[in-house]
Amino acid sequence: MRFSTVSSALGLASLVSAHGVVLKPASRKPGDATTEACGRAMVNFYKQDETSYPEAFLRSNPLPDRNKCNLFLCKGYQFADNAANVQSYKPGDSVEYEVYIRIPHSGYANVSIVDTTTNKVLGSPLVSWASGYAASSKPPADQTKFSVKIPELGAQCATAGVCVLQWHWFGAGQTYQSCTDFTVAAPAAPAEPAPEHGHGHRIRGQSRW
Ligand SMILES: [Cu+2]
Repeated sequence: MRFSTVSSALGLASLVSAHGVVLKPASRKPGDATTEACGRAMVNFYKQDETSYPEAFLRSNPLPDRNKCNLFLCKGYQFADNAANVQSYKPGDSVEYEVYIRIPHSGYANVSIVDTTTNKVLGSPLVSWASGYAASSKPPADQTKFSVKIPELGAQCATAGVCVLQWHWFGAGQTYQSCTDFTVAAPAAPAEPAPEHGHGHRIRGQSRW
């Protein structure tokens, strides 16, 4: 089965051991940088089945160097392999999700903005299911087709590679994650206040002129 076919219905049908994965928006894929950071065995593992999960990998493989590869952040997939696939959003933008659940594992799920440099969620999850997510092979439609709204982020996500939208599903002891790299441009600096004629004292302390 070819990794690149995962987004086609035909490709999905061939993924016999698949569990769940985000089809939209485009999410991180592993490449040379991920191989370098996480090892070839890890990349081959996910190329066999993109919808698999780190706990399965760790049953028969050692934990990669945590400083280079965190299997529990974007599966360990590295930004450097995905630098050409960074979405550009604005606050208020709606991002459409399509999630494929192959095998149900009732659990919780959310889509959050994660700062990958700290592995911290910024703000509140954009959408979350506290329990009962993907509890059946035909989950409620709003668990697999939904949209999230990009919040005000200031300058936090202005640099590509820092922020991702991460779909995170944890069920039956299995962690499923898909990450979408994005930027939101920093707001323009506030304009200089217009000078007020006849109130020279307002500029005291700013200029001696
Ligand atoms: Cu599964």
